[in-house]
Amino acid sequence: KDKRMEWWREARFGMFVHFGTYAQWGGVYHGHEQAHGGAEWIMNRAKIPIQEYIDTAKNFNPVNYNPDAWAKMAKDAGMKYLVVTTKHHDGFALFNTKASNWNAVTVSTYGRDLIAPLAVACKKYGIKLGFYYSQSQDWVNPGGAVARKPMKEGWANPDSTQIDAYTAQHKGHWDALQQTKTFDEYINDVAVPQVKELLTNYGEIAVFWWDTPMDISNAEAQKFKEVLKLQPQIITNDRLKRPNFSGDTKTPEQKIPDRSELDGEDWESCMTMNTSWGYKSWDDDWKSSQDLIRNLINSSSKGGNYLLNIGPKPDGSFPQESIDRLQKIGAWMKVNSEA
Ligand code: JFZ
Repeated sequence: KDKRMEWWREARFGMFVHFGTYAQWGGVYHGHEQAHGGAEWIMNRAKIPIQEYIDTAKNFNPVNYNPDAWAKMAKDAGMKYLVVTTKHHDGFALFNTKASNWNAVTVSTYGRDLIAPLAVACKKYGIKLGFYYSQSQDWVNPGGAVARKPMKEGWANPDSTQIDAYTAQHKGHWDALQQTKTFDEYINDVAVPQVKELLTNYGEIAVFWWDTPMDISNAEAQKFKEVLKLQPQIITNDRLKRPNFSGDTKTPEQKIPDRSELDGEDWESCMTMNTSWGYKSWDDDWKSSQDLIRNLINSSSKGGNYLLNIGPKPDGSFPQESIDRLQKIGAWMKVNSEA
């Protein structure tokens, strides 16, 4: 394990990217600002019907998507790796997949695999590539798990009381299409084949970043572990299955742990620059570049990694606020690092 972890322990700093069709909503549904949670959760928070969500994805067309620029910005900021959401909880795959039509190539106007050119760009700049993949939650592919989140005030349309009553009776599901398969069928038909594709079609993958295990069984988790053997060097986080710690790295979220909380395991703090992972058009609660640099120093000094998130806009470009902060961090790194 030590050999495998060597580059990661040196790396200290990486870029997280949350991108998908949720960027098109930008944290707004029918004129209502999303009151709770990251903008990548809007489908669940607003209980958007599957058909309406798919119809919006048809217009997904990130014409300014420039993976070369993404990788270069990471490099110039002093980052050593990049972890991208290949599929978030809405199930929308940014890559070419035979396991489901719910993907950018088949559904969207853009019509192309977004991950393949990113792999090329990362290689060019010497940035290690990692994949985030929501293995359990999937709100569109039938059988996927759905976190039970109530609708909150602020979504006047449609009526939240009525919808909360419905989801309470349907294990959090809000659209009947979500329950036309079992979770195990979803794991076998969609998730396991997609992870296999991700570990086969894009060259060497440095990190695999699982998320929200929900109640995935040991047997189901084991199926993913088998697939991971395709890339024996890969480093995984601890979110494949809970509660037991499995995987290589712990993932404190939105905070840098105190020294007293460290237990000798490898860890990586992931954090947003504003308050959302996915692009939220109206979120202007940006951390200062000083704060971000302080966070990087804080985590590095305790032996951890800092995974700093960007939520690209629907056109595929980074928000200017994020670009500005990456540049300031890069300038500081230039003066204060040896490499
Ligand atoms: C998850 C996702 O739901 C979210 O959209 C984002 O991708 C984030 C990086 O991960 O959210 C979590 C997962 C774990 C915790 C909190 C939020 N946690 O362990 O406290």
